[in-house]
Amino acid sequence: MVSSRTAGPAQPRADFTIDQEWEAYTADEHGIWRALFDRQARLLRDRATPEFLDGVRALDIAAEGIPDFRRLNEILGRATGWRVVAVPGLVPDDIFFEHLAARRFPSTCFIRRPEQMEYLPEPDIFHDVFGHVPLLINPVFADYMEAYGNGGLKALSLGSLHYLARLYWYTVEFGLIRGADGMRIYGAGILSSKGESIFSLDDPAPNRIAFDLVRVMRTDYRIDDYQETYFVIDSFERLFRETAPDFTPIYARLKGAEDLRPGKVLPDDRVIHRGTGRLH
Ligand code: HBI
Ligand code: FE
Repeated sequence: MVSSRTAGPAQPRADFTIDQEWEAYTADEHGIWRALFDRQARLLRDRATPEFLDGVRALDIAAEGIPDFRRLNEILGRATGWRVVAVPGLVPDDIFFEHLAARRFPSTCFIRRPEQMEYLPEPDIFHDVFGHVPLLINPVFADYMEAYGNGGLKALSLGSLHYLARLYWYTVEFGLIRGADGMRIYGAGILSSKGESIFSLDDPAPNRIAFDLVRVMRTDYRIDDYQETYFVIDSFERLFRETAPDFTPIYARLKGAEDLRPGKVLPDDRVIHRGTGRLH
């Protein structure tokens, strides 16, 4: 039986939300979740930032199957006021930012097919819920994501969304953090990918450069392959502090600056590891 969500989205509402229909998931779909969860939970034990692992435990994103957003939201709501809402797929930027600004994380609710275990082009519920949701239990990261939503609405009005999309990409999706116990992963795009969970920390190919807001906003990114450069923060507190100011003057400065291709290294970069660039 093909559940309704894979047969194309239920009729979304004005804010693009739909019902998760948790009861409609098949045993096979729960099985795919379990296989992905078991693999990543084992791989990430000493690769993911501790705040992520705390979130997986606190939210009880258990291994037994696809989480029910109603249960998730009871725990998440009590912790930071965030909720997960189901959407059919990528939603328009303004809708996406309106949700984030209201502490609602738009998550897909279909799960990939078995032949897509290694990679799928668009986010599925494993990427969204396993990759993104656990960190929303961390108060500082929860604040950062709400601020990102507000920043997105403002960037849209300033015609500067592409700069902010780079900030999201190099932090929320593909960010690394250097804590007391070394380099760790916090980006959802890495956390939900077996290959990139290994590549981002172990492979000599990519650059690893200390986070700098303007530098990140100038740097293009690839959506179809592992990253050529990872930006590394020292703490969520520092990321939040450095991205708190109004970006309007920064956008004005950026308009005059050239975009940087993903693998570029600048003389004044604080380079942690200079990549061999072998992969690309
Ligand atoms: N929609 N559901 C969903 N998930 C996303 O991550 C998402 C989106 N729409 C727009 C978007 N991301 C990006 O274009 C913005 O972060 C710029
Ligand atoms: Fe994502």
